[in-house]
Amino acid sequence: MYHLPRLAATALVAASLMTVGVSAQTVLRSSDTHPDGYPTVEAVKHFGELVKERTDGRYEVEVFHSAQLGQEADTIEQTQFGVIDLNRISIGAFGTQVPEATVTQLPYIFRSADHFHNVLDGPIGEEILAAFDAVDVVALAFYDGGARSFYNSQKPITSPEDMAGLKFRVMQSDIFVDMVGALGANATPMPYGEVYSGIQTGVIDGAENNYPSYDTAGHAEVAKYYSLDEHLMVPEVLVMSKIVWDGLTPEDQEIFRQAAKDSVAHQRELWAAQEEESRAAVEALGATINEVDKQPFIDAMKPVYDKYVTDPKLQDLVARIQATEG
Ligand code: GTR
Repeated sequence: MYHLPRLAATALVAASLMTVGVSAQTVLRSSDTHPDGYPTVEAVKHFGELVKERTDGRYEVEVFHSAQLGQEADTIEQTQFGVIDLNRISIGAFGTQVPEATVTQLPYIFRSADHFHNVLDGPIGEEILAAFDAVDVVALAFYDGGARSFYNSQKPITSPEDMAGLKFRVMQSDIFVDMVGALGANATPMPYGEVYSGIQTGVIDGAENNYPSYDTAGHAEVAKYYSLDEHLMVPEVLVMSKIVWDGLTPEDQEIFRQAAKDSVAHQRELWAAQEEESRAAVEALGATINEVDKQPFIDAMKPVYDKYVTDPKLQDLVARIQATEG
């Protein structure tokens, strides 16, 4: 399947418009699975405003929220083909396509929000962003996605033993299937948009996510037990189609990159507020939140590390992440 790079076509139109003195304007489409107002959606809007301002209106970004352009895995493909220009996506949705990024999907690789920020804001973060070039997207910046915990419709989880026999939806990445298996439960990979009905109809008992997703996707209505094991902190990432990126001048590429970096602080502020707001909202809805002794969960993850961290380069990356402060 081949798609004419949209920018190339737009550039032709732009060139002809300029001869008659009308300024060129390209509207780039950006995908997000979350609803309008969600911190990632608002951050990409902010990024778009910065781009518009810094290119004197030559480029604009329109955010298609609420999975209007499709479920994450499909939108990744479309971004790789240049059909979708930009995508705000969870690294988890890339599965194991990008080995350096897969490391961020390891359970308990990040110890805290500070550790997560220290790793991603420094040279390791740059190395992970650069690794996406191999899959035809240009990764511009990481956003916060908080800590993910298990929730289900049956009972509170306080230890891995409580998970036996339960079926949890995971993002479509093998590493998450093995993570749930290592805890003695069953994993069902499925798109985010199918989780609510999956729980409601009993196809799955639960899923795992952060408070804002648990809240805004309505999962708290159908799975009342949220157990704070905080097994994952998966970065959100803003990527651009490489086809579209290659159609930008080096100056404009720099503007896009900088605007993405400059939108991070705004996203983090919105994220922190949303986490609080969502926790209060799910409690008001009747969700039961329980603390968990994390150590048995951490201990159970050894086979997952043994399976996925075999390459010496990845072992080194994991060691450097673990050695980072925070
Ligand atoms: C959310 C993330 C989404 C999506 C979702 C999922 O936390 O922001 O991009 O990946 O999780 O579980 O599919």
